[in-house]
Amino acid sequence: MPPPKRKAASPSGNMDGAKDKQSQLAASTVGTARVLTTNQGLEIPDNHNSLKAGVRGPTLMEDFILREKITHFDHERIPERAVHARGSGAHGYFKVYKPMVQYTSAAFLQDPEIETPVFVRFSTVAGSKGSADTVRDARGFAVKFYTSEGNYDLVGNNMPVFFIQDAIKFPDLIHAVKPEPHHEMPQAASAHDTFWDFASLMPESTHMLMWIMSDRAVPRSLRMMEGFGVHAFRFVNARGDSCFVKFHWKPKLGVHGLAWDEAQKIAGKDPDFHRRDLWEAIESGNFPEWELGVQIVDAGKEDELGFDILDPTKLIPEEQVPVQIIGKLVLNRNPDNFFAETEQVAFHPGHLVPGIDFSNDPLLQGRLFSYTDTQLSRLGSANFHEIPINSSVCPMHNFQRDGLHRQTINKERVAYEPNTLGNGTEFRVDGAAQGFQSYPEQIESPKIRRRSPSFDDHFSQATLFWNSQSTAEKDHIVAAFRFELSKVDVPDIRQRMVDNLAHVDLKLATRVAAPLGIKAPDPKAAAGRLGFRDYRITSKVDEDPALRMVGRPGGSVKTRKVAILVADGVETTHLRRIQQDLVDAGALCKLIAPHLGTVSSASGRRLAVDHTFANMPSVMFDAVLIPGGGNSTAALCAMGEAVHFVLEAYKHCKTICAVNDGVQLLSTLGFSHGKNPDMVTVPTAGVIIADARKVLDGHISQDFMAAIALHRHWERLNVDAIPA
Ligand code: HDE
Repeated sequence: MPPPKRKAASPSGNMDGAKDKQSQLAASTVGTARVLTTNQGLEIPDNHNSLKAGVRGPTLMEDFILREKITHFDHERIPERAVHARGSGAHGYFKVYKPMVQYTSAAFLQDPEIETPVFVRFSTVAGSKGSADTVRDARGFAVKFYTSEGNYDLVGNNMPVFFIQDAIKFPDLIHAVKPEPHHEMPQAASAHDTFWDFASLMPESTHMLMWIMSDRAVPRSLRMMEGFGVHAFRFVNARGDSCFVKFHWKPKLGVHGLAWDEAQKIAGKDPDFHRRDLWEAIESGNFPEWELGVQIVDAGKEDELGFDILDPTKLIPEEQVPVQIIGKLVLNRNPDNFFAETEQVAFHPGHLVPGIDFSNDPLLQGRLFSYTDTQLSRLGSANFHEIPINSSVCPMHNFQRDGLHRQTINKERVAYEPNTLGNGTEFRVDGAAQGFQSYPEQIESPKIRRRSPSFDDHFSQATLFWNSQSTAEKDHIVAAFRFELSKVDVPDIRQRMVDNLAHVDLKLATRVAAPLGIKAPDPKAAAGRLGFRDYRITSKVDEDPALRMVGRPGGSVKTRKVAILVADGVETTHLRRIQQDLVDAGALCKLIAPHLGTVSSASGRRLAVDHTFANMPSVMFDAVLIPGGGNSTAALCAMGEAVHFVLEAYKHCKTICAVNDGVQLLSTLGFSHGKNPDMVTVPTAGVIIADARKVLDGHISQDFMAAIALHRHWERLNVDAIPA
């Protein structure tokens, strides 16, 4: 049968004018013609065989169909981002809660009825595009708002401070953390000599190092991270009044991290862990949400903070300036095509709208050059704004023309301004009050290549961060420093780093140094490199609960993953009740068994298995349920993978609930129990031995869910002794 006749599409020209973002983004691939053609539209007769001289003969040079296909393939890759190469994106919307007219004229921050479309890209910093998601690193949190006044990009991280104070040190920082140049190792890891050599010589990085060594650097999920604009920006209102603003994103699900051992194992078991988690949450309708918060500092009041608001190694403690919640971000649609959207999206802190402006933070100022420049080599042309994911939804018009890969067909005769020939009008920017107005900050200073002395304090906020952590979080920070520095071959670097830490807290430094084969830290050793001033401001707050992750639990089991361990003979009465309660509360339950297919319950029912112990390890779950059933428990106890599953979940401080004789699987942890499971007392935090009578009245489900909502039971004892 002849193929259906194809309809000719008319080339679309002018990109000027308002466009429907959604249809524009979708337009590229949707069509009815399924006949394969060349890029010129020629129908391809055979997509399996190249043109040859005889069926066994050599391939002919004239096979333009083969050459076009291979040529395109050869050029499929574009340079990955120099930093933040590994990322995952999603579409959604932002809605402000109340008009922010008092502070800013930005249109998208005025009307609670308006949903502004957004595209968000989360990323790691150091690794390449194919690196694992769960490595220890800062996470990028870049949001593009497609506003009625142009695109606004809030290009932030999941930590509120940065390693360096001046953009001129960025290439050094990144060269130090990237794989070492002689052998290109290690991938996506800061645990190597060059990073710690640099970091130990740059005491200004100490505060950020505390964050990087904390569990913030190994998030449980991209949906459970805070986001921060980092720098101070300016809000400017319609009267031209300005104040400083710091941006925060607060996740609705709370802020949670992985155990370090867990993070490393996931990197091997599922390198796409975060990407998959985000994708699946959106596909299943569990749309991730954050609230936008702002810390406002009135103009002229910044000197009262006690540190320099322009210094990006400092945060404003929430105890000092509370965060006002002003709107919400919802991610509700996965990209249609990773390359077209997530890879080609081009963020830039200089994509601003009226009402928002920069501060003079010297790190931010340097970024304003870098982002467009990097798109030129990454996306290959100054026309990257025409790529659908990057184009604005509001009308755009100017006289920029031509260049590589230009899409727009400009029809006017004039490409200059002023003119009288273009549409018979003279184009000009109208009046002083319209368009983007830079805040007219008074500046009268000599040109100078120097750091402000007000940036000289490198330790007080590192100490504030340390003081603000819970005991478990402190333990994790110590363990992380030990791990990283133990991977450093040169002892002098290890020594210099712990000497620096002694300026933060001597106890911290002493604990870190203990297993590193070096001298005790010397608090009198000069910090960092020669000439570095060590000056301490007096912090206005000694401790800020907002800096603790455990202080932001989220309070729900929504989208938490619970593994239910089963084998033939499993007792289903209690299992069904708990499972139903979990599902009703939004948790995701999966049955793990020795084999795929079904297992038969004690009463002869068939239960569909989701995963095997071999293909879905405990690190992929937040909690474990071990139902009762003599045969099931006996089978699991005799199976190394099942025993390991429970040991590992215990070691990673996850909630475990055992019903009836399911408790026998816990004996592998060394808990003793009598013949009657009712006699077992709860041995440690987050382990629930279910009294069968309480299952059916819902008490166990409540206890189990309350424990899961706490995320991990970091205070659990003896986890280091568990051999998993
Ligand atoms: Fe970036 N950064 N950065 N950065 N950054 C890039 O731009 C740069 C900094 C951040 O998902 C690059 O398009 C310099 C701080 C995110 O596409 C590049 C300096 C913060 C992303 C670049 C900084 C960020 C980037 C590489 C010091 C948190 C990923 C690819 C002056 C506030 C955006 C690209 C995405 C990406 C330069 C420091 C956040 C090379 C020079 C501080 C989230 O232009």
